[in-house]
Amino acid sequence: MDIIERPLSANEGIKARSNFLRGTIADGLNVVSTGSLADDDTQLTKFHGFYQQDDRDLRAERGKQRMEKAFSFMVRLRIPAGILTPAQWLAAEKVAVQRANGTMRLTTRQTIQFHGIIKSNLRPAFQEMYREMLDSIAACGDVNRNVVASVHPWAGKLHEAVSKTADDIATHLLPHSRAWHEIWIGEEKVAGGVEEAEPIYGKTYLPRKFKIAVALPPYNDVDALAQDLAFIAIVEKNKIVGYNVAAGGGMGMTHGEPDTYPRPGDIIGFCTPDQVNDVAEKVVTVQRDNGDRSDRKHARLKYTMDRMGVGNFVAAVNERLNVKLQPAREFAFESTGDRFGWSKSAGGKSHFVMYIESGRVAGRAMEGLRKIAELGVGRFMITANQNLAIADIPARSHDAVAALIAAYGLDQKAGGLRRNAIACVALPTCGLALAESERYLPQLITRLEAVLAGLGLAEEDITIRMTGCPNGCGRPYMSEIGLVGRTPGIYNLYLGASHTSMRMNKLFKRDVGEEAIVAALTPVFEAFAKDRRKDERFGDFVVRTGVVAETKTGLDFHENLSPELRN
Ligand code: SRM
Ligand code: SF4
Repeated sequence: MDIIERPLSANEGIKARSNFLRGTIADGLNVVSTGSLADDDTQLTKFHGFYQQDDRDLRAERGKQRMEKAFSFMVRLRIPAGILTPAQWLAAEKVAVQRANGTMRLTTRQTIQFHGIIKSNLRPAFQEMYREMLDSIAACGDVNRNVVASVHPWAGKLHEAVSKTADDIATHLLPHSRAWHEIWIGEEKVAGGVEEAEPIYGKTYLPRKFKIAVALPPYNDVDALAQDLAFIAIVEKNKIVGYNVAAGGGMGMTHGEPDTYPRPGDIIGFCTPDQVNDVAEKVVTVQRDNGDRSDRKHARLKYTMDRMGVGNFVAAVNERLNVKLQPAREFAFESTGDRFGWSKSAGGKSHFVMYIESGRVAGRAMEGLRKIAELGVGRFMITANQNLAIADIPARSHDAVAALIAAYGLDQKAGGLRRNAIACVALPTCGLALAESERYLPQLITRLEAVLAGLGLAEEDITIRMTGCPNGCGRPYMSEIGLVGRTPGIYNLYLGASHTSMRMNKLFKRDVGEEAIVAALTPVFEAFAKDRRKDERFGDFVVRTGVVAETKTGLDFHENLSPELRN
């Protein structure tokens, strides 16, 4: 049956009936007999930037005691390009301490997540942050999410330009509904009802989430090809002359369902800087009108593009554009990692990029960052690798910031594997987690570091990413080593993505626990130490030597597996 004839998914009805994302959320806040919200509203709150969750560590015990689950909410901010003023950092930190679980979680999309906010704390938390111009509108939901951008403050004007591009796209694609302001900030309702136009999205918004990145080569710290849409800056004579456009990337899949797959975006053309918003809008509207609204598992742009054919998709975008896309230009990425430590830009401002394990800011590090923010200088920049930069520090404040960084141990060094690691949140908060990730990856890395150190590879930059389920929140399929949760303690092991994140990896071992992971990787590391070519990266080595076959497109992600993995 054609997707047009199939019944719409339940979420489409919820959106259509929601009165532009209001539902009965406001009423639910007043119900004190439960810590939860109505089922349909929990779908709508995503558009407001938060998810209902429960502490999975406590589920069994509370079940035994016949108690309601330990409901609380995860709030995700909207922070285009990951940039915050010191005052905004302080406002967010205060919410983390006073209204959430005392930690801040820097995410793979350059935002902050708070966990453990109970229902009665939601409104105060939003209001406190809004005073510093922070909001969570469209941080989740079937809309354009937080727009990410490369964090290269040392690149001065070029970095400013990509950050501004990200901010402009975010503003252009922001929903028009005033629901968020009404419910959380108390903005007065428009007299005579709320028939608001959503000129880009329409009443039922997009078929599924949508993600955009702006990358500044040579660093691919935003994983451009993992995004629904990416703009890759083309620089000539120290000026951005335009952007290559990539479309159709996405990570999520479901174990055992090969018609779901991660997919790298296709480079579909080039546009000038003044065309960016138009390109973003028209790609979004082609997806709005052609995406699968009957099956949320096949609703992302990547499936729309494979169903339409890439050529037809590009033609449909060009038909809507004011000026058609030009042929893509040459560009090259060197790595996906962050450039840690101090750097300076023209004009004397300094910048420090610090490593934050799995993006979790807590304890002494949190205190040190508060002291830095209290100096009121520079800007805080969250990277898409879950790390943090204190940027644009004026020369007069450099020593004060440097002293705090040293005093609070914010300059901790990590080896080549650890500094290139990403772990998604997973347990205990994520309702979809099948296995640990954030709480476990550091321990596994310690085991692997010992092997690498014995081979003289302790400082080798190798990307490793773990997720607690196949949804791919840590972009594990773009990693030289990828680990994806199956059941507690058991993962699928993927190898062979490129260090630049231009190629995906391939399944190497199925259902392996810690001992089997270390045992499987040790001989591959040994061969790499012995037989690698000059400057060859680990991901390229395993493909060249046939440890795994090369993955060329999303459609061949599940193909060409080694014989014992075929079933
Ligand atoms: Fe994600 C769902 C956490 C980036 C693909 N993601 C979730 C939820 C909300 C679970 C849920 O639906 O109940 C997770 C909340 C866990 C928790 O307790 O905090 C969650 N995703 C995260 C974060 C926090 C991971 C992290 O450790 O940093 C990232 C927050 C991003 C942000 O700030 O906006 C995060 N998620 C991603 C990415 C990476 C990216 O965007 O660059 C992906 C893969 C790229 C993509 O979208 O294809 C990603 N998340 C998913 C999916 C699979 C979507 C799909 O197309 O299949 C889900 C599940 C879903 O949507 O049904 C999901
Ligand atoms: Fe949760 Fe899975 Fe995303 Fe990890 S990858 S945060 S387990 S949805």
